[in-house]
Amino acid sequence: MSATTIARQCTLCEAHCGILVTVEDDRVTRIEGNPDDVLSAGYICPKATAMGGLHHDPDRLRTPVRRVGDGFEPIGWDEAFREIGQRLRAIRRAYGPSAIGMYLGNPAAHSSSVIYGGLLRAVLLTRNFYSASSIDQFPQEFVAWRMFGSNVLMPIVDIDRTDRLVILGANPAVSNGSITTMPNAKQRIREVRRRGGKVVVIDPRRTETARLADQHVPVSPGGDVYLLLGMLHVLVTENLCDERAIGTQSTGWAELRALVAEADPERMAGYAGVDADTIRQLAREHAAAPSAVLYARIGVCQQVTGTLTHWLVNTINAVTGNLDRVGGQMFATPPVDAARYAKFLPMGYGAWTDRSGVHKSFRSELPVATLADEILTEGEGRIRAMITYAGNPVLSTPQRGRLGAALDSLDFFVAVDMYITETTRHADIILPPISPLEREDVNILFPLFSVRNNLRYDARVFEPPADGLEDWQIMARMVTEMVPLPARRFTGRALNAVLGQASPVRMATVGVATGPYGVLRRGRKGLSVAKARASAGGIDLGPLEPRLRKLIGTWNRKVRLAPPDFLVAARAVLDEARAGNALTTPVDGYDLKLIGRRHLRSNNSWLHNVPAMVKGRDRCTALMHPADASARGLTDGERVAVTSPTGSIVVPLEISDEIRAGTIAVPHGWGHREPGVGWSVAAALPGANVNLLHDPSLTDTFSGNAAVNNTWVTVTRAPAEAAVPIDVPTVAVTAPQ
Ligand SMILES: Nc1nc2c(c(=O)[nH]1)N[C@H]1C(S)=C(S)[C@@H](COP(=O)(O)OP(=O)(O)OC[C@H]3O[C@@H](n4cnc5c(=O)[nH]c(N)nc54)[C@H](O)[C@@H]3O)O[C@H]1N2
Ligand SMILES: Nc1nc2c(c(=O)[nH]1)N[C@H]1C(S)=C(S)[C@@H](COP(=O)(O)OP(=O)(O)OC[C@H]3O[C@@H](n4cnc5c(=O)[nH]c(N)nc54)[C@H](O)[C@@H]3O)O[C@H]1N2
Ligand code: SF4
Ligand SMILES: [Mo]
Repeated sequence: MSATTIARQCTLCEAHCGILVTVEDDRVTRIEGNPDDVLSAGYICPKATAMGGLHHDPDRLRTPVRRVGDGFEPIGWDEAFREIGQRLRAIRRAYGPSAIGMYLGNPAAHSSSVIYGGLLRAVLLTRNFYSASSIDQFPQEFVAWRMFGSNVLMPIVDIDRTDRLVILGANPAVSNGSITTMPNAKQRIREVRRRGGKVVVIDPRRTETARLADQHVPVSPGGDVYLLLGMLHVLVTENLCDERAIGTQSTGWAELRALVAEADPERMAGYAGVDADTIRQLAREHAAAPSAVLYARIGVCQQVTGTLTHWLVNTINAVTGNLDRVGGQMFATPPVDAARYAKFLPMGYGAWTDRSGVHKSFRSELPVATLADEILTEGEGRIRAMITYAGNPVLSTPQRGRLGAALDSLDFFVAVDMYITETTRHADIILPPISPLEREDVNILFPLFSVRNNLRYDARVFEPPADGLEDWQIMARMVTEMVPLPARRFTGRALNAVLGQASPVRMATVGVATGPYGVLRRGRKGLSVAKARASAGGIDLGPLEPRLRKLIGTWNRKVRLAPPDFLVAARAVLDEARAGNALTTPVDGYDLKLIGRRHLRSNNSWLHNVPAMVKGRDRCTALMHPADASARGLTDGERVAVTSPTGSIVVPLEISDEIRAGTIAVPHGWGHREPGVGWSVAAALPGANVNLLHDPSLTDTFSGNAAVNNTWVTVTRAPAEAAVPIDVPTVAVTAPQ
C-alpha cells in the first residue's frame, strides 16, 4: 500500500507543533516537523513520535469498560450511559448536586472538546468542581483578574522581539513554553542573544534553559518574592521607572512605591538567596534595556507566594514601561477573541468554600488540594460520586496518599480516559475517547497565548472506528443524562440529536467567522476555518499588537498596580522579614528543600507507556548537589529515601552541581506501581510518586494553588531493597464506610 502523509498538530503539550504524519498499511511509520507550520516552522521535540505510539498502544482502551471485582469487562456505550445516568441521578436526588464532584485534567484543554466539559460542569451545578489549573496557573489567572479585570488576560512574552528576557520558575527549553505558547523555545531564546539582547534565568537549578542564557541566578526556592520586592525598591529609589507609561496606563503607583520603601536589596538578599549586588544589577538592566520582559511560570506558581510573585512580575514589567509594548508583556488577538468577553464572567471568588472553610472557590472551582478531604471527611456535603475527565490526580496532585482510597469509598466513579491509570483503576466505568490522531479539531484556546497570532487546523490521520466517540460526544451524552428532563426516554433522544450536531469544530467555524479577522467582518478576504483547513500549516495572523486598552476589564480601564489585599500580604512578608523570619522555616529534622523538574520525554504522568519515551536511564531520580551528597555520605546512583513530614519515597540519587546546594529536585508524574494499572510498559519502570511528599495544606494564599515547589525533606540511604517501605504516606488512611 502506498504511503500517505497528513499535516496536523502534536497535541501533547501547549506548543501544538505542526507535524507531518506518514501512514503505511494503517500504521504510523514517520512523524516529522511540518516546515510550513506558521508557529513551529518544522520544529518538533522527541515527544511528537509518541502521537503514533499512543495510537497503536495495545494498552489503550478502545471500548467502555465496567468494573467487575478487581478487573474490568467491556460494555456497550448505550448501556454505559444508561447506568451512569441512573447512578448519578440517584445520588443527586439523595444528596444534592454537590455530592457529584468533577475533576478536569490537563489534556482536556488540548482539544476543543473541553467546551463540552464546561457544559457538563454547568449542568451538574456542583460546588465540587476541581481541575489541574489549581496546581498550575491559578495564581496567574488570579493576578490577571485583579490587575486587568479578567482572568483570561494573562500577559504573554513577546519573546521574538524583546531585547531582554528574564525567566523565573520556568524551563521552556524543555517545556516549550506555557502561557506563552512558543514551540522551539530554545531557538527563540538563542535569537534574543543573536539580536544583541540578554537572557537571564532565575532558577534554583542550572536548567537546560539556563545553559542557553547569559546569566544564571540560582535563587533559593521560594525566594523570588523577596528578589522582586528588592528589584522594585531599586527601580523606585533610583528613579528608573517609566513614569509616563505608569501615568497613562495604571493606578496605585503611590501605594506601590510606599510598599517597597524598606525592601532594600541588602535586607532581601538573605531571604532570596541572591546577593544584593545581583538584585540591583537585575533591576538596573531591566530598566535600561530598550525593551525587557520578566517571564514566570509554574516554578513560582506552585508556592504559597504564587499570586504575590506573579503580581510583582507583571508590576515590574509595567513600571518599566514594558506592559502592552512590543518586546514586553503583550496580549494576543486570537481568531476567537475570548478575552474581550471573559471580563463579564463572574470569578465567584469566595462564593463558597470547602467544608473546612479554608479553601475559597475561585472562578467557581475549589482547589484540588482539598479533593481527598472533600471525599473522605464524613458529614453533610461529602462528595459521593466523581467524574474525572483527562486527569490523573492520584499521581498529579498532593493528597497525602489518600486519593486512591477516597475514590474507592465513593458510591460511583466514572472516568473519561483512554487508559486504566492510577486514578481510573478506581472507577466503576471508564469511557475512552478515540485517539487524538482520529479526531479533527481547530484549536481556539492556545492562540490566546501564542507568540504570534494564528489559526491552525488539525486533520484526522485515521478514520475513527464506527462505534468510537470523541470526548465532546461523551460529555454531550453525559450532559443529556444529567439535564433534568421530563419524559427522559423521548426528550433525551431529541437533546442528543441537537447536541450531536453542535461539534466543537462547527462552533469554532462560527467563532472564527464572527471574530476579529472573520469573513463576517472582513468580507471575502476574511478568515475562515475552511481557509485554515486548506493551508499547508495554518494561517499566520501577524505579530502581537498593543491592545490592552481595548481588552481591560477594570472599571476605569487602568491597570491596578496595587490591589489592597496584595499590599497587605506583601507588607506582612516584609514585616516578617524585618523580624528575621523567612516565609518557610525548616521543620525540625528536615534540612533540604524539594522542587520539581520536567524531562523532554515526559509529559506529566501519561507518556511512560510509550517505549520510546522511557528508554535510556532512569529519570525519576533525586537530583542533589555534590556537597549535600558528600555531607550525607551518599554516592551517585544509589537508592535513597526522600522523606517529608507527609510521606516517603525511594528513588535513585543523581549527583550534579547544576542544582543549588540545599535543594533537591524530583520529577512528578511517576509511581506506576499500583496494582491493576493497565500500563504494562510504565509498570516495568515505575518510578515513585513525588506528590506523596507534598503537604496539601500548603497552598497559594490567594488562589489556593497547590504549593508543591518548596517542601522540606530529608534524604538518607534507603534500607536494603526487600525491606524498603516504598512510596508510603506517613499518615494512616481510613475511608468512610
Ligand atoms: N509535584 C508536582 N505535581 C504536579 C506538577 C508539578 O510540577 N509538580 N505539575 C502540575 C501540572 S502543571 C499539571 S498540568 C498537572 C497534570 O495533571 P493531570 O491532568 O491530572 O494529569 P496528567 O498526567 O496530565 O494525566 C492526563 C490523563 O488524561 C488522559 N488523556 C490523555 N489524552 C486524553 C484525551 O484526549 N482525552 C481523555 N479523556 N483523556 C486523555 C491520560 O491517559 C492521563 O490519564 O500535574 C500537576 N502536578
Ligand atoms: N517535556 C515536557 N514538557 C511539558 C510538560 C512536561 O511534563 N514535560 N508539561 C507541560 C505543562 S502541563 C506545563 S504547565 C508546562 C510547565 O512549563 P514550565 O513552567 O516551564 O515548567 P517546569 O519545566 O516545571 O519549570 C519550572 C522551573 O521552576 C524552577 N523552580 C522551582 N522552584 C522555584 C522557585 O522557587 N523559584 C524559581 N525562580 N524557580 C523555581 C524549577 O527548577 C524548574 O526549572 O510544561 C508543559 N510542557
Ligand atoms: S513541544 Fe513536543 S510535545 Fe509539545 S507539541 Fe511540540 S512536539 Fe508535541
Ligand atoms: Mo500544566
